Amino acid sequence: MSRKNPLPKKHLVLALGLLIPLLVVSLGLVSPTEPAAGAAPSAAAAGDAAPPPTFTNEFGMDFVYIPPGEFKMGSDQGAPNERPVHRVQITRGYYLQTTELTQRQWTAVMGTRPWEAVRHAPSGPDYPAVGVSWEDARAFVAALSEKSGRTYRLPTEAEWEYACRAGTTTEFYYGDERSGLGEYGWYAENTVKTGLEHAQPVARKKPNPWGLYDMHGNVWEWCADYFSDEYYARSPLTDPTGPDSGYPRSLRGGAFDQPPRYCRSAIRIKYFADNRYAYIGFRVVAGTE
Ligand SMILES: [Ca+2]
Repeated sequence: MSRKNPLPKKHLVLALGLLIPLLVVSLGLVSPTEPAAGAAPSAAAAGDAAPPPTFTNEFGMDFVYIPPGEFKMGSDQGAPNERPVHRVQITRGYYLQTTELTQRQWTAVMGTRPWEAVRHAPSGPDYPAVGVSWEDARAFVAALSEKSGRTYRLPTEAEWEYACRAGTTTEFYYGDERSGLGEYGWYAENTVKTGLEHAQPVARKKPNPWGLYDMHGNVWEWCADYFSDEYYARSPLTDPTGPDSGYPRSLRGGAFDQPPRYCRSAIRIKYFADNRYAYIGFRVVAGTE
């Protein structure tokens, strides 16, 4: 094709047709649609094969899709085991339950009421399922997987913190100020110091930017990982799953009887896998299959 050939008229019309909308956009007459900072994850941006943004399973458990991404894990403001702050890549999307697992949901799957054996535990369908050990939580996700035909599991620490932060880098997902915590979570100031001596029903406070409730406070949440104080110094960059061995397991998010410092996004503590307490529960991950 010769460069000297004039552009055929119909091509010129087509070219102008494409050019004019581009000029309109570049002049600011029309703004391309952009997601707001901290907006809920959208499956639409990931293409036609993207999983749906939310689903509810047959036991009434609500899940939100957490897209792959990268974040800074840990904090310089907390305990030594939260350091060093390090970049982590989550390469596979997953669904995370939007609330702590409730007592109604536990009983629907397991047919038991383990919280009745634990001192100071609340009892009611919308309270978190407490009095469950890490081993109990593992038994729950195994039973749920078998009954539903879908794979359920506990989140890794990295998956839990990535979802809690929801794109934020502050100490809490709403900011750094401890005084704001009462809007987002149940902690010592609005429970034990006001006479409420146990965990509260789930999802009564504001969710984080990705639609997750009670990631700060109410009950500590079991994660899948073994725990190591030194793990962050040698954690893999991609999809870390914790140390290869150990006895204590990881808990995240703080609880109703804790001060704000122990409800931060980066807080992590260890308990033995057979411990059962009124301030420990969990939430569930579902795969994207
Ligand atoms: Ca919690």
